[in-house]
Amino acid sequence: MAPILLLLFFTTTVSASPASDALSVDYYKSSCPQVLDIISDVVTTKQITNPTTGAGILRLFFHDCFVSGCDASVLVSTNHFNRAERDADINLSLPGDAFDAVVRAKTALELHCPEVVSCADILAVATRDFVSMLGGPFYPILLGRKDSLSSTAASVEPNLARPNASIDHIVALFASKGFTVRELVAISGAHTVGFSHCGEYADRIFNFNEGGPLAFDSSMNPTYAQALQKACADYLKNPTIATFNDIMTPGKFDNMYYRNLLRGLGLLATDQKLAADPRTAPFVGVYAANQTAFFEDFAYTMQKLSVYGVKTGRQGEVRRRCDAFNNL
Ligand code: HEM
Ligand SMILES: *[C@@H]1O[C@H](CO)[C@@H](O)[C@H](O)[C@H]1NC(C)=O
Ligand SMILES: *[C@@H]1O[C@H](CO)[C@@H](O)[C@H](O)[C@H]1NC(C)=O
Ligand SMILES: CC(=O)N[C@H]1CO[C@H](CO)[C@@H](O)[C@@H]1O
Repeated sequence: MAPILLLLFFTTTVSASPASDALSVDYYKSSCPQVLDIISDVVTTKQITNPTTGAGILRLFFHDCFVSGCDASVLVSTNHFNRAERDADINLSLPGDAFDAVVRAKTALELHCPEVVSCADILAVATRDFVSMLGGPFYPILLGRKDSLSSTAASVEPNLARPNASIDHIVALFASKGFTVRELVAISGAHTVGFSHCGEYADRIFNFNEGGPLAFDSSMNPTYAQALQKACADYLKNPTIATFNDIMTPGKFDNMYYRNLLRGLGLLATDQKLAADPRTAPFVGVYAANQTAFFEDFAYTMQKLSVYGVKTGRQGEVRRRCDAFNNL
């Protein structure tokens, strides 16, 4: 299927503060005209040499944006003075390759146009490139984000959900950031790629509801649950064991995530609940039946996410290194 261009959604600029600081697709037109090609080259090479990168960066972008806006705050390293976002518990498994992809793009950009392109913009563009490379929709990215001047681990937990959260909680979390139920279901389709560690869903496949060691969540397809029990048998000894989020087409960005949910093949408890809750289930049905509808809504919602809480003008800086503030 050809990539879908959704230029109609953000044809005008979004002004987050003074007009002169507005984001635009042409933001680097004169200061760094090659920016998109340079990021795309790095992303393509990285994904080919390490195929798990794409899903990792998609998750990294979500975590960046939901915690204090899309401002590269997730990329900052902890130092003696500050425990940064990426060292919050929930970040434990954010993959090193995803960070590495951004660092490589930044290094390439610093050679061509030093101190011009923000890390937040790199992360937004790299995410878009990965999604379309994996077979998902292509959508334009507004540019001109500034990088954050702070990053704290304590700000992470309240802004992200765990797989044991209720749909009530997740709907409220997304609503608090201006996202509708439909957008929540559409963007959750990101779980059509990538992995989850056994520990994230172990309570669904072992001793579910105290029903005995091999009792599993009855909303799961039994064959699937038993296969996961085998794969995860040693997960306490080896917490690095992980399985595909989308067991059917793990490396492809498609609507299989929703089709899986209709057959009890959702991996995380929160995934499977989307197909059961009366608020979310209708959208799961639409996307399972119609990949075009999913791609349109996913692209729209990713564009909305990519401008969430962005910093412009003097609210931020263009970092020289993505993992450190300039004044350190
Ligand atoms: C709303 C509730 C959500 C919950 C509870 C949730 C939870 C999780 C968990 C527990 C993992 C497994 C992490 C690991 O074990 O390494 C995961 C993986 C992932 N999540 Fe989510 N997630 C949510 C929403 C999203 C959204 C909105 C996106 C993107 C827009 C996203 C993108 C991903 C991706 C791509 C992976 C795979 C990462 C990889 O393979 O490295 N998630 N998610
Ligand atoms: C969900 O899991 C986390 C740890 O992963 C735990 O701290 C929290 O209490 C759990 N929440 C619920 C509602 O069970
Ligand atoms: C699928 O969704 C697209 C986009 O919303 C719509 O134009 C199309 O008519 C839908 N196809 C079917 C078969 O419902
Ligand atoms: C990718 C990454 O930076 N992960 C970090 C998440 O937090 C843990 C615990 O503090 C660190 O050890 C990881 O390096």
